[in-house]
Amino acid sequence: MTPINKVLLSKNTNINPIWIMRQAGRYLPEFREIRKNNTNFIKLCLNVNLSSQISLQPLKRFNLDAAIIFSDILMLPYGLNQKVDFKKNFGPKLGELYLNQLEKVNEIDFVEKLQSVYSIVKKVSSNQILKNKNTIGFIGAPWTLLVYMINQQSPKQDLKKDFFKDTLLINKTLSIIEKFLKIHIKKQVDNGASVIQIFDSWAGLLKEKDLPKYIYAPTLNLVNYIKSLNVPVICFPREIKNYIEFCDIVKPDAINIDYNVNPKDILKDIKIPVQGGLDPKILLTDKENLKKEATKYLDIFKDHPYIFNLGHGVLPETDPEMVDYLVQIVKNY
Ligand code: 1CP
Repeated sequence: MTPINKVLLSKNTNINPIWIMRQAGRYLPEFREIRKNNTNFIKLCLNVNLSSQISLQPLKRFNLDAAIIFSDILMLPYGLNQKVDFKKNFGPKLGELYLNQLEKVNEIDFVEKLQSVYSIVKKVSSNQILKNKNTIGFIGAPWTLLVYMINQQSPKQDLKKDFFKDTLLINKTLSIIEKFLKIHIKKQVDNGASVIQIFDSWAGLLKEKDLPKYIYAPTLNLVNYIKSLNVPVICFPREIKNYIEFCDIVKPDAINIDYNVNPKDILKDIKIPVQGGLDPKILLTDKENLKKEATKYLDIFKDHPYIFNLGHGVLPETDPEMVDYLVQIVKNY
């Protein structure tokens, strides 16, 4: 069994496997080298050779326990024929969402449009370097995808004032997202993804009263679907108001925590395996501080099934040597 499966399935507390969110990305010079000549991000995500290579780059450098597929949560709206662009120094910019066009998308066209993603999963997961390691497939949670599809850009500043106004559009879009996420998950699993992570990056935008409709119900539906495929699922409802209630209702195989929650409270109230937590900004400080902060998480979760990771993605300005040092700290703990 892989170290990550030992934690997720056997609830082993003697090992701390590690992988890092955004481990394949801009902090690596070898990624920037490829990105420099491939300015269209979607095209890069559909380039089987390059995206497989990028997915494996961090494993060539560091003793990590998993590869995550180099792709993006916004490949889903792309597959649904919504225009998706990534603009330099701005982030994602999506085209207008037309319900009548969304309702016309069928499974065959969707899978054909994203076929390269599934070929990448296959190519990555069959690489020798992943022997006894996991290949992590992923999706954006329905709520987070709804946010991008309706807001048409990052909600970092704000959600559109009338975001919730068109309830018909919201409800129909949510159900279409759920339907195609299942297809997207199944294709990743069929091609070798051995864990699925659900990123709900904007869970923190919702008030508690809105969590059942936008987060609990659709995420539970997907978690149960992933479990039916016999693959473990990790949820990351970033900055959600209530991690404990989320776990009680959605029951994923593990919960990834963000860096604003107190890990001691999580340990006290959450029984399922935990992943992550360390503030990515700690990697921008010095080795001594990194050791102190990483050890804090390892100490707190020493008798709890725990996969080491960060509380959000690794920052582009991170020195790869600090990542290497972090992996060593965790492996030598
Ligand atoms: O070179 C570049 O500028 C591209 C930056 C980049 C990268 C490396 C984007 C644009 N996406 C990715 C890859 C990516 N995205 C991966 C695979 C690589 C890995 O993890 O190693 C994954 C899992 C994602 C997931 C993703 N994309 C999330 C969820 C996690 C999170 O960060 O909260 C989200 C919200 C996105 C949308 C997105 N894609 C890219 C950016 C800059 C963003 C965020 C925009 C925003 O702030 O709203």
